[in-house]
Amino acid sequence: MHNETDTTIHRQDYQPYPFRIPTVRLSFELNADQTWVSCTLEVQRRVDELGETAATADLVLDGEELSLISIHVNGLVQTSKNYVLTDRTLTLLNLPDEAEVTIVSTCRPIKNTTLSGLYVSGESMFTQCEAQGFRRICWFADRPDVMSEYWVTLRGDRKLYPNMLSNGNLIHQQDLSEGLHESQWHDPFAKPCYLFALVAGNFACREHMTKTASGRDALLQIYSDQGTINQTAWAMESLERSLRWDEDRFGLELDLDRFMIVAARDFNMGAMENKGLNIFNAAYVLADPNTATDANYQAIEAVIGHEYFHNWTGNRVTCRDWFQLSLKEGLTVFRDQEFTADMMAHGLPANEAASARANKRIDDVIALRNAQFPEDSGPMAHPIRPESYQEIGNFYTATVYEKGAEVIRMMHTLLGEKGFRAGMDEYFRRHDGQAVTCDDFVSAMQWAYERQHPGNPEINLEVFKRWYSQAGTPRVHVMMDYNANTRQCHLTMTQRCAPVGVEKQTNLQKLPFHIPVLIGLLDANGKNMPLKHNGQTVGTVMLELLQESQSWTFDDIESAPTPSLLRDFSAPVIIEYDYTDAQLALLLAHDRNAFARWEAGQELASRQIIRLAKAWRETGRCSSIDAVFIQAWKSILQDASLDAGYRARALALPSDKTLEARMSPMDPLAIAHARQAMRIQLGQACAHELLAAYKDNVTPGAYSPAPGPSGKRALKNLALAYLLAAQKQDALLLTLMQFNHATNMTDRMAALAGLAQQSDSEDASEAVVGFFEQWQHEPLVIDKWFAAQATSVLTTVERVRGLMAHPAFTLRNPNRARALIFQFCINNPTGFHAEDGSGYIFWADQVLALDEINPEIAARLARAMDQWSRMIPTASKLMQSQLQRVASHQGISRNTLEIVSKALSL
Ligand code: B3K
Ligand code: ZN
Repeated sequence: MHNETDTTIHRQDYQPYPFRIPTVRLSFELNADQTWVSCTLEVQRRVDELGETAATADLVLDGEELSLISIHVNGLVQTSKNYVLTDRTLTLLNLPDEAEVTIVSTCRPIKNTTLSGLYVSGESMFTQCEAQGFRRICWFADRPDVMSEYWVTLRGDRKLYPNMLSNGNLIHQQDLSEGLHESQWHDPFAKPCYLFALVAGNFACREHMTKTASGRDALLQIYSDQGTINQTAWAMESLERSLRWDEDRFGLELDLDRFMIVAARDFNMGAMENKGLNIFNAAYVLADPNTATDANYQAIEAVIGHEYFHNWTGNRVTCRDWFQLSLKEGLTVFRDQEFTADMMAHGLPANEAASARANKRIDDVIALRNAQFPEDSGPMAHPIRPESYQEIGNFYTATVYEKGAEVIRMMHTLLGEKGFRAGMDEYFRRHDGQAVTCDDFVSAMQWAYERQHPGNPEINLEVFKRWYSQAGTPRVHVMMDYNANTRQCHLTMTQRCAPVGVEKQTNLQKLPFHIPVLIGLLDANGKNMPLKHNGQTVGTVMLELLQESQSWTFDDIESAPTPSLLRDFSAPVIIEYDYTDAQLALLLAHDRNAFARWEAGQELASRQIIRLAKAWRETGRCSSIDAVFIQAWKSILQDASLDAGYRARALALPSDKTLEARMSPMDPLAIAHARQAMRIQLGQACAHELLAAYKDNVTPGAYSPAPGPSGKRALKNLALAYLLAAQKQDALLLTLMQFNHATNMTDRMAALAGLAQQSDSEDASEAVVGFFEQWQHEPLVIDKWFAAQATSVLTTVERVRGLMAHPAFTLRNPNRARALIFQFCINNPTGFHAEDGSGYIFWADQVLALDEINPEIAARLARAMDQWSRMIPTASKLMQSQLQRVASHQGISRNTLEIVSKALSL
């Protein structure tokens, strides 16, 4: 047992809930000021496998910010001697083994600025219950292993709330007196309360009838603000594609007659997979060519897919406790990544399909390295299944989601598509309708793995499971020897992973990981060499590193090879191999694995930028980049055999975050200056070719968000950004022309981002002002307008404070706060890391202001300081003092306190 005053919750302390609650009847009198909730629970004391009833006599329910009206047990009113009420729990004393408990309470939606529980957005009401919002609606056993069948009655004003929705099927609706009406919903599937949802408002609704694979009819509906129905076509198409994909790839069908999505303007994250009633941030629903970019279209399809896929991975099979979050999130991210990859490759011939899939892989790896790798080496480092937390809201992390998906992907790599699918089928066969653990998932996969290798007990996932219990990014050091006499190539891999985060305090003895490493060998001309492995000759082999160090020998290798390592990014690790620049250039020019080819280019570019950054710090000026690098870069730009989307990715510079991680200490200002110098020098050296790429990749005609045209726009706009940085080829004029004549938001935004960086062009400033005037009635476009300015190199804290005073700015809307404040603190290194420390003071001011309104959002912003202790000393001291200021603030939320105190305890 752990210290009583410590608010930390430990995975090892899990106990089953002593009661079952098979049915829940909820009745709401909806009112923004005060909503009445009557909740009737059928409660049964749990009987364990041995037939023993749970010893605890009392029923402990969670509740926050509620007012109690009455309690009845089996029809009898309860008085204060029958229960104990605290500000976080309600305990009913001496309950019989079976009871019907009715609790009536009220909550205050209009006062709820946390956007967790029942809250008001615009004129409408929404709920958000994951992870612990249901307890802000009524007293309940708010934990995912208590699963119930829900019957819900909603009563509200007919005019204000013509649409009153909840999970499952609409069973009845009728008008009542005094301008009220009611609707009744029934969800036939038992679910934990975090999947409960209700929505009340006046919406436009797009409908579509579909047929599931087995021929059942289902009604798909998308609800959004009146006047936005033209912006929901893409979301509906995406939903239909999601249904078909889950049927085709996993044999999983929609299990309801009705599936609804509702768009909310105020929402803490992307979306929520409530059973049959997904609630979405409007940013992941609404799109038309004039207001949404290619990236928006792709994100909408991915998030719609993600939430839809949760219907099986998350809802039908859910988590036993919140430590198992990656059970549903890692798996569902893996599924949405595969969905997007399949959509991108759809209809293409094999080689183009492989390149399209590589584009998606590159995007996912960039996201992983920008967010998860830093997390895994910082104060919040945790395994994908954390051992402890103070506030679960802080653990919806890149580690649980993105690294969680990588862990699932490695199982997919080890088992292959067929074996993985057999494991998934077995998982559903065993656990449909249950709340389970990550171990349960791995054990279903293990079953499939063993079946593939009958009689070989050494093939198992026992070592693999360490990915669930150990944090940190392993480093894999590779050494290669070639012997021309024996024509043998000898490869040794050694892994290490130092303790990180809380591991440092627990003396955890870390053990080797099971790491699948896909490799190939290239000859001096860049040709992929045939490799003999396990009796087969192949182009790529999977080496499985399970021990600290292992060696492999390849025979009949004709000449000294260049290794192509970690193809397709087959594991979330850092590879260390001492490549020469010439070897990297060879890989960049020839590697047939599109991911590894991109990787070689990024490595070459990183070396240049780091060198420039060091020069900038020492001399105040960036040095010149190598001619050999410029040549390699230019060849990719001009290689028409590569699709435009791939070229755009290969020519983009490595991100600030990945470059900072390679420096000790980190120097964000130097990196930012070096990246800008790279852009200028490449723009100057390749001006002619960039202009040609710009012209070759215009996309006339009707807008389509498909990978082909969006890849072209990406390459064209990348070329424009380089030209603008270098001030070549009348780039400013070209940008203004593009801004004024754009027929889609992708091109318009690319131009706006460039114009927002111009310090002495009146035309540019007028364009920025004009953009606001033109789009002020489209909140999602205005978010983009704030973000473009927040990330401009010209933007200082003073300018951001100025933008905060703009009438269109509000801290209460998370999208707006993210567009301006998060973008500045996370994606504007020159502004945020200004040497006077003004960025850090601004950060603390905003964390404290947000903490009063919405602790979950404040705690997210608090993470912007995660890397403080690794920064150059001048920055790190200033950051530390602002962290201390936040940590010692009176009344700070548990959410934010956990983040800043972990940061400071390093
Ligand atoms: N499951 C939700 C996340 C809920 C976050 C609560 N703080 C969205 C998703 O992952 O699909
Ligand atoms: Zn999810």
